[in-house]
Amino acid sequence: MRKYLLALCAFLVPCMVQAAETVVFDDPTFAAYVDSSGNEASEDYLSIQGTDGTLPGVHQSYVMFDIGIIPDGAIVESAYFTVTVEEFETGDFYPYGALFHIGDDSWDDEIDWSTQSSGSIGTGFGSENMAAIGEITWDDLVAGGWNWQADLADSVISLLVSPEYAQSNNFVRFVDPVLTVTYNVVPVPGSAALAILGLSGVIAARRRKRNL
Ligand SMILES: [Ca+2]
Ligand SMILES: [Ca+2]
Repeated sequence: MRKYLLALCAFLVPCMVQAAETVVFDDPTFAAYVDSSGNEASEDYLSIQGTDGTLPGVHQSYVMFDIGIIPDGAIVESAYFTVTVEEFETGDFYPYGALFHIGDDSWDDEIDWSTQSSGSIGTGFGSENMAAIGEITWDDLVAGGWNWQADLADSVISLLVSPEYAQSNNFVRFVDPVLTVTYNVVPVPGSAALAILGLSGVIAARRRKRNL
């Protein structure tokens, strides 16, 4: 019997580790763009723009998601950030949007150019050409070095989309930021095995009783 239980244990434990969950975060806590001309942050849409754009100032956009639904002990396998481009201009340069992690989550929709968290710009996740109407998705944030352990601990992720070529005429208007996270829930170490071994102990005790 014990041999079968150990076989069951060997089968069950990897299954539990590999039970991947995917959560789509499509309701950001805050999403706004700031511009360098001193206007208040706008939540009407998101935007990037270089200095030669047709609207005032340089534009860059901040997005915050509450990811507290993901258990702190989870192992994050992948994370993709997607937005939907509604309008773009191209000049000497294509409008590339560079995606960055922001370490400071203390901002809110009052953020503006002077109060933005530029000092806490962290990991860069690469750039995407945003000169296309429709969905744009950046490369996997986990593969890009996202320190997801820190964001699971504080339950908040803040992201910045910034124009890669600040000198270009590269206004982009985009909406609907979405973060899609796939993670595995790891069982508490040893608890599953202990539970199964405990069960085997009960069975062994019953067998011993019956043998008396
Ligand atoms: Ca965080
Ligand atoms: Ca958490």
